[in-house]
Amino acid sequence: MLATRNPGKLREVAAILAELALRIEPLDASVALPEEGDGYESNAVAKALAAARATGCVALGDDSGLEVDALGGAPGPLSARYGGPGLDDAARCAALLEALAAVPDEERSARFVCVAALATPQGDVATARGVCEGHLLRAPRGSAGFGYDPIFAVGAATLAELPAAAKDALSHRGRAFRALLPALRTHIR
Ligand code: ITT
Repeated sequence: MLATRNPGKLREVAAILAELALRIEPLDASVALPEEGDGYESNAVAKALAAARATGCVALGDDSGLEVDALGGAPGPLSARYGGPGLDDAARCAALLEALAAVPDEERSARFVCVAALATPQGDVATARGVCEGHLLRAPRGSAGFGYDPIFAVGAATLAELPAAAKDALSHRGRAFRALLPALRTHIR
């Protein structure tokens, strides 16, 4: 069970955890996820706990965001809402590029951060964090992935130009969920 409404995350987490004999299912739309605050860890735990308590199953949560050095680390945990309500991924990327228009290439460093959380219906929790360092381009490139992937480059390629498995190998989400594997294994019979 993955407590997310984001299909891109669901696809990635299912692939990252493919070595486990598990089926990662999306959370039923009728189960409310908590309002998000400004901490990755508390947000991820709150999502996983809400799903675990609602379903009676071990559940996973993901809270993630993009930290832009030229913006003092913003938007961070507020990344899903950057630019205002009602924007799609492309419009959010465009809003961020516009905010960074005057920032020179050598000051466009950024990182994706992900905290992966596991929760049981009894309230036990475990978390793991993953980080992916990169820089922001001036225009989107590539069509894979989701969110800010087309404007975030690691080396020469944006995450949206990489095959899914290559993104998972170096991404914040890949690192966080692989670090969570030992805790997850203790719940698999
Ligand atoms: P859930 O809370 O339902 O899981 P969400 O999309 O609202 O979905 P977050 O609050 O964790 O999730 O927001 C993270 C945002 O950061 C996400 O919407 C993207 O805009 C961005 N983001 C996170 N991981 C990303 C990735 O791998 N590639 C591109 N953008 C990413």
